[in-house]
Amino acid sequence: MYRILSLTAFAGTALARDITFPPVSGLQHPLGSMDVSTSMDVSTALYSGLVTYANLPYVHCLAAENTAIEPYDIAIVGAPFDTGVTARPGARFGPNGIRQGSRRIASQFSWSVYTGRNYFQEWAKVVDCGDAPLTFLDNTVALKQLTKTHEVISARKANASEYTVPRIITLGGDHTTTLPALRSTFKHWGAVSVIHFDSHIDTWDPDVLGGGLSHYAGVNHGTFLHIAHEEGLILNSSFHAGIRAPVANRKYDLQHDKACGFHIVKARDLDRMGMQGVIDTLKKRVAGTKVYITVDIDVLDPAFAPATGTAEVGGWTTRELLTILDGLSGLEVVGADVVEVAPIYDNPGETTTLAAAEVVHSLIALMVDTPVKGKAT
Ligand SMILES: [Mn+2]
Repeated sequence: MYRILSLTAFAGTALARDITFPPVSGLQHPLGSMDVSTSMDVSTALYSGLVTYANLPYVHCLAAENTAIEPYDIAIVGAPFDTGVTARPGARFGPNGIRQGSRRIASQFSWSVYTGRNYFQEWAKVVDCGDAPLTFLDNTVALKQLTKTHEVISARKANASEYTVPRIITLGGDHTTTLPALRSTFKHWGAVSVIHFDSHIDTWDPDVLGGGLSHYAGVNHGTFLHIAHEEGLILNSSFHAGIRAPVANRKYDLQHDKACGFHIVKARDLDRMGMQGVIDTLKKRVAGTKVYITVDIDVLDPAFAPATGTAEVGGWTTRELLTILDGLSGLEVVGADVVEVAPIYDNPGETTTLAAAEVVHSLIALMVDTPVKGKAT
């Protein structure tokens, strides 16, 4: 008896129910509700239009000097370059891979549950400038093109009136692409402390990594910090974090690394120091200096970032890296990058590009958190 009653009740409910068809795909704002019978706003929607980092506006930052463009404070620029690698190539497709991994990030939906802040909606205007035009046939020319790109983008008038030099976050590209960025930050801010997240030291003497074949061969993704030191672009208060890859000889590489101005937090030091310990060590070392943060995505364990050229096991997790990066707030970060993302080796879940996109988000947060004035000229 009970069963018959309940069936009858169910049938009654079903008959009375209105059937509402889902809205036609593309007409509804994916993050909110909209009455499509009265309005049809197609002006903003995620996953539509051309892909920019975090759905930010695209600005033609490289337009001719006398062309008026929208002012900005923080510029994202891609550096599609991977002919300075010693292992797997593919990072030339990193910029668009990172953009693809960032599609779910958007200024209207970015309130941090950790800080309560939305860094896209504070004082800084953040834009995506697209990619630098780099030749893939001549590394020397390509690196000059990238230097010029940084100079043009950072020479624009900023949107904010007090902080007049726009800062740049580069989407690599192999790690060689950090060298032109450092050459450009030097012009605005002088020598910087580099906080270098990587599994490799990247200060190799070009005669060691490059084999002394030619001057050209010595400029690569494992020697750029040696060259930056040689050119006087970096201070001896620099730091590597997450190091675990072997070096080429018993003593010379690490002694040389020190001579280039670096101290090291090794990957397993995190087990002993804890994340706050690592944060405190890094902050103490670079205190009072301008800082450039470069994140080689291979600082992460290949479980978290398989899509990279020279993967090394035994690395940090994505959460650990993000906690350490966010812990650096308060530093005067004048430039930053995420490099060595080679999307071809990623998995269908886009593990690496999702991680890289969130690292960029943390770098933006650091820049917004601490505005930096250009050096007096
Ligand atoms: Mn590297």
